[in-house]
Amino acid sequence: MTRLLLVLASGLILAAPADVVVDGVHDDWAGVRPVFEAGRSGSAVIRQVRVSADSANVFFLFEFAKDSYALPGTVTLLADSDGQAATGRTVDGLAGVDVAIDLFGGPLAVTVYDNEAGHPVASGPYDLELTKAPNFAARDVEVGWLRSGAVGPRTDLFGGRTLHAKVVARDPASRIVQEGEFRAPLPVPGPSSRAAQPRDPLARSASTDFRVVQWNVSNRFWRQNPEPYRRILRALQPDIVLFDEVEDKTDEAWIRTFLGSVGPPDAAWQVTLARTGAWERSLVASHFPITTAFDRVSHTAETITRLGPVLEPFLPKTSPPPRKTLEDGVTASAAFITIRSKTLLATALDLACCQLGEVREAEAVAIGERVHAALRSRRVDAVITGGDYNLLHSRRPLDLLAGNFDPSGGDLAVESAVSLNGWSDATYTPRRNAPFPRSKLDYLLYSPSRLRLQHAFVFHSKALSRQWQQHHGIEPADSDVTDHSAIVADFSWKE
Ligand SMILES: [Ca+2]
Ligand SMILES: [Ca+2]
Repeated sequence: MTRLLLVLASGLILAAPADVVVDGVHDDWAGVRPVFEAGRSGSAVIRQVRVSADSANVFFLFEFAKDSYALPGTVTLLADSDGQAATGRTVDGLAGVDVAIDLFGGPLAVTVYDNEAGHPVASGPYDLELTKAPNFAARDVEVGWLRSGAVGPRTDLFGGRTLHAKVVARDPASRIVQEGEFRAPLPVPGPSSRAAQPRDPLARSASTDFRVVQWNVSNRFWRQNPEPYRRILRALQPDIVLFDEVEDKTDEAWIRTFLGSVGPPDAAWQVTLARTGAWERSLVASHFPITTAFDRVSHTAETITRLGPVLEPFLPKTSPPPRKTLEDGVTASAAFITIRSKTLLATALDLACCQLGEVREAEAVAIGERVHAALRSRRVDAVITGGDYNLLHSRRPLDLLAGNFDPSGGDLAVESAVSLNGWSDATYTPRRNAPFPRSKLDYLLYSPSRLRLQHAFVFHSKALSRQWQQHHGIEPADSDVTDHSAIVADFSWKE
């Protein structure tokens, strides 16, 4: 009997899936069987759904027949999230639905059914910390959210031990074209087992040659309210910063003084600030010796003529005409930085947002040409390229800036930064009631032939334990100054 129990117990341990990280990489789902499967039938929108959960979060892996931006309509998850048919209300034939989440094919929306009357309460993905990866078009998409999310009167969402749910795919006329009902057991709810931080999570790796912080500083907020930024950067102690969305009114002398106040003591920071890119500039700065590689990136006349009509429908009435916006150029700048007698080419950028996929691609091409020219102009040992790539629909802008940029002739690699709370790679946190998921919009590319990525993480003050917040002099809400979290990466040279 004892032996049988042992065998069963070890079988359970072997079958237990690894902690899921919402990062667009799926090896963490090995051993997790689908709760819903449609096979390969031609009409299926959703091929498979897998569910996993830990004490603090619930995770889904959706496998679609086409990519997530090419769905015929919408995909909604209806959930009896507390496992009680008596709470919530009946929606699309499922009893006890407490929450409906419009996940794909339209604006992200969360509707919670009031416990007493079954009245819907609209919410946003913010309240659940709803996180998606990848955010660009893909057939397999990971989604996760908190089990302790409080929305309206409901504080018990996903706090039960059973999830009874239904995925519903609709066509553009809102007719149901596919639905699948399933139950999944959930572990005992509670604080995240991954939140423990026995050692300083901000400490740099022992063999680090330089630490890079890439950060979208959210335009005028840096200049108007510099203290939270200062506290964060003093804690992170970067050697190189790649900032984007620096408001064009931000004075370069002010930037140097600000960075000098961050440290190291007596270090003189030098800055390469973009001269192009309308009011959102990017900058490269370091306390190591730097020289400017380029601070202007322009579109060709042909691109301006071609993209003017593409841009026009998306510009607010108060904006300058599209031609002027395109003539303002691309927000990117780059510098050669000397570290231990080796030369690093560091580029900071910010690509066009939202539906402007064609503009993003044109910007990536224009920046790539400048990086190639800089690589031809002198000997460079390694390249890093970081910023807000704003990838939606297509990851092509990222591929355009990774392909063939390693001085050895290969592609740049993407850093593997995950949040300090360990459950996603998101760098963007939507403002309350913005209809977007938390997701990864920021990337740091690097030369894998010459650089070893020792350690990387996404920094948000709320994911740092109170003990380490106090140790580093960080206030819990400091990261709320911008809706982007910083990527922190420790590199060493490969000799
Ligand atoms: Ca994953
Ligand atoms: Ca219920």
